[in-house]
Amino acid sequence: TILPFSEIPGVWKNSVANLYTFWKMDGLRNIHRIMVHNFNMFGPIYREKVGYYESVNIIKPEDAAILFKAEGHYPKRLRVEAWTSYRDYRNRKYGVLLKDGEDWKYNRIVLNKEVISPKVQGNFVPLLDEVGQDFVARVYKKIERSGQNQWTTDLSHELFKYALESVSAVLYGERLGLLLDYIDPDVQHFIDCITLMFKTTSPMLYLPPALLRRMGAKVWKDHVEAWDGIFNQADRCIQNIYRQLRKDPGASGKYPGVLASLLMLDKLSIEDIKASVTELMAGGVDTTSITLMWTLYELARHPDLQEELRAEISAARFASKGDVVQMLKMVPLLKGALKETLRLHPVAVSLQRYITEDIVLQNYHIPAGTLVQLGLYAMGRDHRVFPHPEQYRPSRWVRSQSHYFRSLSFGFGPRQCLGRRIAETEMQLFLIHMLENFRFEKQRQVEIRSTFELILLPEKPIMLTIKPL
Ligand code: HEM
Ligand code: 2DC
Repeated sequence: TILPFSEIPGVWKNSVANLYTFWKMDGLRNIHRIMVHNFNMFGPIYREKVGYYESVNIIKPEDAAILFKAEGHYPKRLRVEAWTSYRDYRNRKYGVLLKDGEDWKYNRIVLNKEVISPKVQGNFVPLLDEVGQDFVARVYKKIERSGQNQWTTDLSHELFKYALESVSAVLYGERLGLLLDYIDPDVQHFIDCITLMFKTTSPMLYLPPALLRRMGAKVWKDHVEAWDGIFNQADRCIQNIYRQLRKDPGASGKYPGVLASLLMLDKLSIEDIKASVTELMAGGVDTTSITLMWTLYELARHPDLQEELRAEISAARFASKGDVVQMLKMVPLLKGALKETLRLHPVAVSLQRYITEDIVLQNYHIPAGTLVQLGLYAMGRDHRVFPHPEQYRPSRWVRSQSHYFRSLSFGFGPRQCLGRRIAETEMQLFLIHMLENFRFEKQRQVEIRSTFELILLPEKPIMLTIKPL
């Protein structure tokens, strides 16, 4: 017999008390660990109510499969009120990130063709490959300047610039030149605004932004300032391309970038294009740079793996005879390394959907309309899902075990990450160029944990030593 919804174990009966314990445990920065704790306490399904939102949490791949089968035609995830409130406040349109229903679907289908279809990858590769090469040149310069034939550093700031340069190259079809010695203060401001935007979002997951706004709370003001900075910079980039395009449309015959392609296609309004391109630009910085940072950290802890990857890369380089698109099809272990990084250090702590039909999870009845969350961080570290989860082992993605609903770092289905293809290509090319040129080492054997600032990030700076091969 199937048990009723009301019998699901969990901490949902007293939401005020929950919010209190949550603050006391510094829950805001520890959401991922609290979820692990809850699964240990209640088992593979629990109900939760913190502040104003309520959800059912699951951890098993089998349950993820049931969840995503019930996501409907217009999959809807948890609405981040802080983001929608800002748009409403400033009268700016929602892009694909925040839209729902028919409007989302239409925009998403048009965007898919220009951003995520396999056909466009060929356009992105030459641009991203060049950014990767420039990054290597920059590291050599830094090594030379150090006078020690090595460079010990927290690479995160360089990685932010690498990520922004990469995503901008694809969106605008031209290089911004962020990897030069001179850094434009506007660009640095944009990068800082994205970090601040994420950081100020997390408290507003639990306290409604409308209330904070009326109270004149600092976190709301900072949040508005951060988005203003993001939109201003993106507007400048977009205006620039728009003007160029009007002056001479269809120039040169080379790939014009995502934005120009969308403008010429003429299927979305300019306002819709602006909204989604801004989201792509803002979504394209911290996500990939932090994932690369974690990957270098794991590689520094596993020198043998660096050697294995170099061997795979050099064989692929040789066999593909200079065709980089082809080469990217010959590096399964490298792709496994990125999956492995995201298993242990996911960007998103959970995936969520409002289910559109009644389902049964762990023998409990879940009514349509319920918000169901898959604990991505918790699943990645569960020994029943991944044997020896504490070990960084890219080969687990190449052979052995089942991958059934286990590789979900970019989400799933039609609502999955729109930037996925850009992110994957950009990260693969980065690692290829870096591994072909350098060795990575780290100081002491310190374990670095994640902290939650809407996305998960390293709790403290990661110091690496980079040496030429
Ligand atoms: C959505 C992860 C990089 C833009 C998402 C979602 C996840 C995710 C989990 C939610 C998917 C779902 O609900 O099923 C990641 C990871 C990244 C990454 C792990 C890199 C390591 C990027 C980049 C961009 C981007 C580089 C932009 C170029 C977006 C957008 C959405 C999204 C626009 C919303 C799509 C929609 O609602 O239709 N991402 N992301 N992401 N991501 Fe990413
Ligand atoms: C955060 O409880 C924790 O890709 C919440 O590039 C539930 C939640 C909802 C939406 C998730 C968010 C979490 C983490 C960050 C994500 C976001 C959807 C998209 C966003 C996963 C899990 C991200 C980082 C986008 C950001 C785009 C940018 C313009 C803001």
